Amino acid sequence: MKRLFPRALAAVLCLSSLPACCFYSYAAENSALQTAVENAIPTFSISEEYGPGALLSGLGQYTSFQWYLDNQGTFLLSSLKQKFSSINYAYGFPHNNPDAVYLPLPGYNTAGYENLMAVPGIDLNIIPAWELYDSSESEKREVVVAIIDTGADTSHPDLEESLWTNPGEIPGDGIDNDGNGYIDDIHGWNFYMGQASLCSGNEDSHGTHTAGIIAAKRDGGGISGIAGDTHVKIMVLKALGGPMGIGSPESIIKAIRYAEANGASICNLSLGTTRYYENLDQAIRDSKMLFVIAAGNGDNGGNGIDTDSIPVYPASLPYDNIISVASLNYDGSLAKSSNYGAASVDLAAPGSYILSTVPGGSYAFFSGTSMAAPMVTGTAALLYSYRTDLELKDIRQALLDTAHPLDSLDGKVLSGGMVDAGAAFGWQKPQE
Ligand SMILES: [Ca+2]
Ligand SMILES: [Ca+2]
Ligand SMILES: [Ca+2]
Repeated sequence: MKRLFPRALAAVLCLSSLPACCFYSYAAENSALQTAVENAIPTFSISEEYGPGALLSGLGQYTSFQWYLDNQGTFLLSSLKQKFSSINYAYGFPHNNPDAVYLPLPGYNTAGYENLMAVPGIDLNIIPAWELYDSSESEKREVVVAIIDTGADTSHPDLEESLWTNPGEIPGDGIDNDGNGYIDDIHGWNFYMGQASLCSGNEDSHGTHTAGIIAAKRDGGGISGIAGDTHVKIMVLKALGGPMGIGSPESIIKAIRYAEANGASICNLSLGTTRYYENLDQAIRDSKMLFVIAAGNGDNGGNGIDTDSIPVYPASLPYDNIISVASLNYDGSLAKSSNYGAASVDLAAPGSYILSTVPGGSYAFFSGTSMAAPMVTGTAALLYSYRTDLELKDIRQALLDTAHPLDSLDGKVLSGGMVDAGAAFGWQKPQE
């Protein structure tokens, strides 16, 4: 279904009080806070009720804090906050460089959400999908997911087995063995710095976090990524960096072309800008990949905006190879800072207080549409791996058709619902 909305871009931008160009996500700059999370988690047991959580077991030591996997509705964030000093992790960045592309705005303004009651069933409904996936003896499709973001910690124990590996490249020999123009590109490429090394430390927290949501190893320690590490692999493409998370559209475009040329089929973009770039538009329009894109985190005041009126890019581009994603709280309400749009945003996914990987083998809670988008990316990748009868355009249709309707999303997103992995696994392609 084609999304139609006005594209009077110049006029819209003139009316907008938003900065002309900043990409949106939830960066984590403060290593002290990461350490706080790392130290805090092991101090209490799964049987105690803290925070929005999940009643999962045997999937990783921190899985009980991944409410988005299996929300049992018995937790209050205020309890969690007492235990996790890092819960106020997110904060705002200034953004005043009109020619730069920024990370998504960090998650300021969480006040007012701390006493939300978690509501059962406000989650990905991933358990039935995992049961089908794990019990199926039919052959799975190998799926490569490109994550264009900051870098990611490729040595994180929860990620290192989930990485795409370039089969034609020998790492560390200083030679472009496969002749693709990139020397020693073994798990992706750093377009921000023009080098093979994919992690520069804490500035790559954001990309490490999105990577974990999609593909952290689904057994053993740590958290459980949605798609796990068996048949879905992540390609790390660093296009944003520095303390402010700035990157150029040209880097993103190069990363898109690299991803497609090297076998990626799904691309996560937890970034955005209010400025329109024709070359980025064209790169996405011409791509055969499915792009899952964060809808953006509102204005400077932390209030979500209607992107039907004030588009953000690339989430608001009107193409059928895009799924744009809004962010939900664990009670099913639309996050206050989440952008929305009945035509320009496709569906919603959990995005508040999301526990995932950060550099240094650690874990942290982040919030925002940057976390919601990889929920959909991970689900799309798992579904595409499982349903070898479907094409990428079917994957998009399946996710939209089977979205779990929520009153809070009525008129806010095209599908009127949140992603439902279990339902998507049972989607039947309409007879043509
Ligand atoms: Ca190469
Ligand atoms: Ca090499
Ligand atoms: Ca794990």
